[in-house]
Amino acid sequence: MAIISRGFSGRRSTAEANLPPGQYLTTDFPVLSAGPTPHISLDRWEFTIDDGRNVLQRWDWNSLRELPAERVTVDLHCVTRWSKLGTSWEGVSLDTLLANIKTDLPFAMFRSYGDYTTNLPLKDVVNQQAWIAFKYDGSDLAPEHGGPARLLVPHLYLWKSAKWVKGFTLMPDDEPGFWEGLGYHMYGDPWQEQRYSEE
Ligand SMILES: Nc1nc2c(c(=O)[nH]1)N[C@H]1C(S)=C(S)[C@@H](COP(=O)(O)O)O[C@H]1N2
Ligand SMILES: [Mo]
Repeated sequence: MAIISRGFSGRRSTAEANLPPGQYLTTDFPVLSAGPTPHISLDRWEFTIDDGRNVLQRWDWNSLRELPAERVTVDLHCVTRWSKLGTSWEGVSLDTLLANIKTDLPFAMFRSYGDYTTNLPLKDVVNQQAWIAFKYDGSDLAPEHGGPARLLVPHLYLWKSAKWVKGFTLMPDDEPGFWEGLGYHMYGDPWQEQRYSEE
C-alpha cells in the first residue's frame, strides 16, 4: 500500500513537472482540424522549400523517405488545454531538409494540403526542434492526424504542427498564418501561455 502510493505520487509529480501552466493531461489523442481531412496519394505528394521566388529544394515521397529518419519521444500541448506526454514519432528532421540551403531569411510560413498555414521563426525549426513526421507510435501516421506527413514542433502549441504539410516559404518578416491571423499568438510558447495575441 505505502509502496504503491509512493510510486503513484512519484509518477504524478513527474508528469505535473512536464505540464505547462493551464494544461491538463490526456491519454487519448484528440483530433483537431479546421476543415476536412485531405487525402493525398503518395505518388502525387511533394514537399518544397521556397524563398517566395524560387523553389530551393523539392522532394517526392520516395526521396523524402530515403533521407535519414529519426525517432523522437515528445510532449504535445494543445492551446485548447490538453497535453499528451511521451508521444513517439518517426520523421526527418528539418536540419536534414535544410542541410543544403543557405539563407538569411529568418522566418518560415509552413503550408499544408488543404491550405492551412502557420508561421515559425526559422531558428525554432533547426537544432533538433522540428521534424516532418510520418509515423506515430510505430505505425504510418493516420490521415486525421496529418498523414502521410505532418510538421512536428513540440516545443510550441500544437497548432504550429501543421498536418498534411507540403512545404514552407522562407520570409524576411514574420507574417501570420491561419490561426495567427484569427488572433492566436504569433509564437505560441506553452510555458509562457502564449495562447492569443494581446490587443
Ligand atoms: N493542416 C492543418 N494542420 C493542423 C490543424 C488544421 O486544422 N489543419 N490544426 C492544428 C491544431 S489547432 C492542432 S491542436 C493540431 C491537432 O493535431 P491532432 O488532430 O493530430 O491532434 O493540429 C494542428 N495542425
Ligand atoms: Mo489546437
